[in-house]
This record gives sequence, structure tokens and C-alpha cells, in this order.
Amino acid sequence: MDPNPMLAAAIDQTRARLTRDGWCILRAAVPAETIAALDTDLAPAFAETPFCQGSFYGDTTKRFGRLLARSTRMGRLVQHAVVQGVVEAVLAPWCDCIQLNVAQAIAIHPGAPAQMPHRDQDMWRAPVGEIEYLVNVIWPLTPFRAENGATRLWSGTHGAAAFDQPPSSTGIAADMDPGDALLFLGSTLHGAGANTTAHVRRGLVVGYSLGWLKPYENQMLAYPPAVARRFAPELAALVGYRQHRPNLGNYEGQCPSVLLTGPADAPRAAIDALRPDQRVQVEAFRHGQDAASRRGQDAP
Ligand SMILES: O=C(O)CCC(=O)C(=O)O
Ligand SMILES: [Fe+2]
Repeated sequence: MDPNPMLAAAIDQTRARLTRDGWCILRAAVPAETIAALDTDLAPAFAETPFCQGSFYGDTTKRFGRLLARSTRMGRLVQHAVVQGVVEAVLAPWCDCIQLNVAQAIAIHPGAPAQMPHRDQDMWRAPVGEIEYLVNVIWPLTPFRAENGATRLWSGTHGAAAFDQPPSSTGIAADMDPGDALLFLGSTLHGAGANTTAHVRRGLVVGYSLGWLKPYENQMLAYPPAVARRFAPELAALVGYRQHRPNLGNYEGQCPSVLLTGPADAPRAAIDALRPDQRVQVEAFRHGQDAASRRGQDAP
């Protein structure tokens, strides 16, 4: 039996909504006070970060990454049990393990026009309409309303619908309060809305992708060993201190988490990190070789 049937049910229901519509909102996923404290931690970064440049990001918006290095409260969002369970369930068909793709803060300032509708997984030039590469989660730091630039989404535009004509509607604004979480697939059409109010809309995007992809945010530079050493082991694994079997992302042939506990320059043996099916295949081949060499020795 599942050790936590309530959690399993929440994951299942959320996954079903997400894969049906391409997005869904998890209401009151964390206490509003947790988000308020996080917003306070990030206030200096919001103040000192210059405006973005370029028409995709938008020059009336601000963004900064490395959120796990900026606030210890961030781990709680990144490792939210329902969110992580949903993401793993959605992406499991195409990878051995997931990874953190991004943890970025976004401010949409007064007067910002709507962002171009887009699919986040188009950042990878890879087959379209067959695979989900990414699940994104937006955590509002301020209320998200249609007027202040709440993320807009187009239901049913995910998966193979990528080949359909772009919708003519304006989409749906994700009306949310701090503590809520918006989940959407990497294939779902969406974009930040226009901010027609006098107040800044602030939010966080936490994205997870297939573990074998090049992540949007360079996780090893964002969280070098000296920083990742402070993380829970599972969080360090999520930012890349683990191998994606077989052997991907190794350090000197070993799990890169060796850098969290030992010296970087120690001599190391390369050690197989294979999926169970590959291990069986390799061992069968090896046994075949051993049997052949024994027959060779027995021969007169
Ligand atoms: O801030 C938002 O509401 C969405 C931003 C977004 O989709 C992006 O920058 O890729
Ligand atoms: Fe996006």
C-alpha cells in the first residue's frame, strides 16, 4: 500500500487536470506567510536587478535566477511533495530522473505589454507533439489578476495540438493568490499578461525537465559545490549532483555528489551507473564471455 494515500490521491488528481487541460492551479499549496517571507528575502534582488533587455523577456520586466542560493525558504517550494510527485509522474515516460531546469523570479512592472504567447519547451530543438520535456510551476508573490499581468494560458494547446493553428482567443488569466501554484506543461501555450495597474506583479518560476536535457539555467554555475553542500541531498540531486543513468553527468566516472563530501582532485575509479535493464544486458554479455573462455580452457 502507498505509504501516504492522501498524497498519492492529490498527485493523481493534479496530474489528471494538468494533462487534460495543459495547466492547472493548486490552491493554497503552501501558507501565504511562507511566500511573504520569501518575498522579503528576495526584495533586495528585485530592487537591484536591472530591467531585462529584448522583446521576449520584455524591457519593463525584471528576472533573476539562482533562487536556491538566495533564500533557504526556496527548497520548500522546489521540493513541494505534490508538485514533485506530479512532475515525476508526467515526465517519467521519457527519463530516468528529473532535474531542476530553472528557479527564477519575474517582476512585471506597470505598463508592461503582454508577452508573446509561447511554449517553453521550444527552447530545445527536438521532436514536437510527442514528448513532454518540461513542467513549469509559477508561484505568485503578489496576487495575480488579469489586470496586473497574471500568466495567460490556452487550454488544450499542449501535446500534438502544437501542430494546430494558433488560437485566436486571448486565453485565460491564472487568477491566483500567494500560496497558490500554477502548473503547466512545457508544450502548453502561455505568456505573461499585460500589466495595466500601477503595481508590480511578482512571481517565481520553478521548472523541472527531463534529466538528460541541457537545463535553461546553468545549475552547476548557479549552485557550485560550496553552495550545494548546504542543500538536503535530494535537493542537491535535483540541481544535478546525481547521474542520469547510464552514466550521464558523471564527475571522473562517479556521481558528482562526491564533490559535496570530498576533494575535487582525489584519484577516482570510474564506476558503472546503469539502468537495471542495461545492467542485466551487460552482465549477460559478461557471463557469456566467461563461459566461452572456460570452454576454451577445457578444450583438449
Ligand atoms: O511571468 C509569467 O507570467 C510567465 C513568463 C514566461 O512564460 C516566460 O518568461 O517564459
Ligand atoms: Fe514561458
